[in-house]
Amino acid sequence: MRIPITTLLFIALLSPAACFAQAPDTLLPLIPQPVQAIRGEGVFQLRDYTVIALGNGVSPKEAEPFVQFLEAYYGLRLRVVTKHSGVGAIRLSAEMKEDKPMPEHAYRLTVNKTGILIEGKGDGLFHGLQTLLQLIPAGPVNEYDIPCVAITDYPRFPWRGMHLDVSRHFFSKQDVKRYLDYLALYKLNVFHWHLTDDQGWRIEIRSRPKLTQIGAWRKGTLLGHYSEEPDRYDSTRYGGFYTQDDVKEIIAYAQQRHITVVPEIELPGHSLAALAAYPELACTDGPFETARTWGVFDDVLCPEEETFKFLEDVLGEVCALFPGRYIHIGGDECPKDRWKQSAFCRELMKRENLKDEHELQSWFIRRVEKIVNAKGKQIIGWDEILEGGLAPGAAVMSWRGEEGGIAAARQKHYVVMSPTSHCYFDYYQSQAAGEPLAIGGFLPLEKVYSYDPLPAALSVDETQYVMGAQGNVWTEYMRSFQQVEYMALPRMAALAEVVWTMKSKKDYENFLARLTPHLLILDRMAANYSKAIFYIEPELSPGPPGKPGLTLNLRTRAKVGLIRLAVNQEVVNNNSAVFDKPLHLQRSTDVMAAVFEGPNRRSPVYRQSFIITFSTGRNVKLLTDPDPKYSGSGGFTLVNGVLGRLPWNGADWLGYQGRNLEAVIDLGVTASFRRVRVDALRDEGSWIHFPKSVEVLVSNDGIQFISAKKIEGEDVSKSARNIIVDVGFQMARYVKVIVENAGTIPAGRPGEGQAAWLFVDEIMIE
Ligand code: TNX
Repeated sequence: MRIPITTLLFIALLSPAACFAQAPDTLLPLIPQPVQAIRGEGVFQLRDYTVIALGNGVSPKEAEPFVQFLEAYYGLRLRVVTKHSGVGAIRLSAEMKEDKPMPEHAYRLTVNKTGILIEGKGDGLFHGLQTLLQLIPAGPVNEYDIPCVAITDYPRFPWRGMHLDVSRHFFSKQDVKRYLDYLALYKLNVFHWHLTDDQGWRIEIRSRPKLTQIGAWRKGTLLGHYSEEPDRYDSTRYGGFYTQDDVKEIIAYAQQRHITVVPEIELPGHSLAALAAYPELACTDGPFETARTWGVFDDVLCPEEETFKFLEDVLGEVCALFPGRYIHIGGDECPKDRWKQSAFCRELMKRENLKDEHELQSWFIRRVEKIVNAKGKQIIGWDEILEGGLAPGAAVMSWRGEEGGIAAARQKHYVVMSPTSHCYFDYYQSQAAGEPLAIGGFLPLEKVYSYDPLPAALSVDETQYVMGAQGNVWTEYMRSFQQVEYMALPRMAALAEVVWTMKSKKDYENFLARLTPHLLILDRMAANYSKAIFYIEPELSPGPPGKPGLTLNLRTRAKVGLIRLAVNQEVVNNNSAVFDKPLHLQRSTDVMAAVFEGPNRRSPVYRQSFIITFSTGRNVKLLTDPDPKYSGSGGFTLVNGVLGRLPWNGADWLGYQGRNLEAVIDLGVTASFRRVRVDALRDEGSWIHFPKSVEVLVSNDGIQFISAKKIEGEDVSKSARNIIVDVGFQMARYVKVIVENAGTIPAGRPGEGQAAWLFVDEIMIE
């Protein structure tokens, strides 16, 4: 056989060992971090005339997403050709020259001054192209020069998932494709499409047309947060659904990006939208309405034959549409009240020898599993499907922690890890003021990054059942796709490294260093990602020992640019002083700060007024402990010079349910003062009531206290927030403050009969 001389030349040029020296791979802005990347010298000049040369058996469809991406975001139009020497081209080869056997899904990317070669089978080639894409300079450049590099790479886990809830809010076909673009960028390969829930049925089922005629629509939507009282709704009819043609189009789009779409049809709970369309599937008469608010609803599917006929029809169409192995059948949060009340269910349980409603749920899921298996598919469900016994072939998605996943793996069932603690991208990612409303919780980027899908509790043998992990995007509080982007990005990038990168190669600081240049790609895509890592985070502590006041340190998580500072000024800009050491605040001060990279501001402006009084930064002993949920930074919260922000969250306030706040402040020296101000919160919708009384006591030894003043009734309730206690002229070192809880919530108020909350954020002695 004769090998053309150009091919030989090409192989020689691209042989990594020959011309690549070891250099730190940290310089490459790649996410997820590959298994091995060796930097070479020089660059390959990617230009308009560069072609993509397809090797034997490589379909032109393989290159299409890459070509489209470069055209849309880089203005480069590359041609795809089949016959080419390879020199000056990006060559795709389905054969991998293997010096040693490569793991499944591996690819090799070699960038040389004279050409680029990507070798891989199946999704390997595609992932190689994604890596190449991330090597293209994304900043404002005139020429796209790609660093010479030799990369060998393969994934750690086979299930690298992202979920999207399109029921609570509906997102267009274009939005879903966008979402898939992000998955592709991060080499994520499972799209878990949450298509049905109480608030809307979103997939056309031809044999059951009312599901979308009725179930895809609701009369209005909750405004504000679920916990607010009273509930408020808008009255806009809301909804939408995907036709089966839309679904096929999305599956094809995903397939081209080597992403498997796993549809979720929720049952037996979270199915009000289905009941609104077919009320005969419930245990009671109805009528039912597609939900306008969030949470868990008592009306669920009834385990009667009609329901299984319905599921046979629905799952039949779903299994025919989706080519993947798994169908997600929900199974979470199914209240058992209706089943308990139903004579039919009691009868059924007796007949089937089921001891309780959990076993009935398990029986339900087993029947569904048979339906799905008969169509050649497997079921996966939320970890509640373990209750009452796991269906024989079911895979489990562990969300209420890792316990469900651990238990399932021990029973030799496949598992996907998605615990709320690390994988719920509907939680807040920053504690800064002004974050858009979210469901609650706190899941910063660093915590997502720290996740390891293999729990230490599993033996090596058991870990083979863990297929990987997944990030979940529940959309109760995401009304627009921009908000989905905001919540999902860049946490999706951190997740990519959790599921793709070898554990030994994970390093958060290194990830952050790569993330900053990488974000330029998201900028090109005009993605509305969260900039929380650039935010300024204040760190407050008492002033230097023996000195009054506070120490203020400022930091950002991403190490780019300089923090600039303006003290008691109107603006902060790129001429403001550079923050280089912590500030000592001895009198009331307004601070503004922001991160600047050259002339460009990279963070929102941080703005805070500090109120410095005799008590600020002083030692506080709490004689009563606040509720652990609202314990701020302990006693220091009361003297940190910062008034609690509204809407309130746990960070700035001390919260006590049904109990008083009692604290002793040590002023350090005997001081003279005339008044004590206590800042408290009134938010009766959240059961937070103003105190009944405030008493100030003084002492010089910290043991014997005498009362200086107590105010109550009208003297307290007249204040909006600041309760002022005029104590006359006092000389003392120790000040005890007793803030009395309002007690039981009176009739006619939200939470009547319950113990009221007391929220206090600051005690100021002047
Ligand atoms: C729990 S996670 C749910 C969802 C909610 C989510 C909000 C799961 C299986 N069920 O219905 O949207 O919490 O975080």
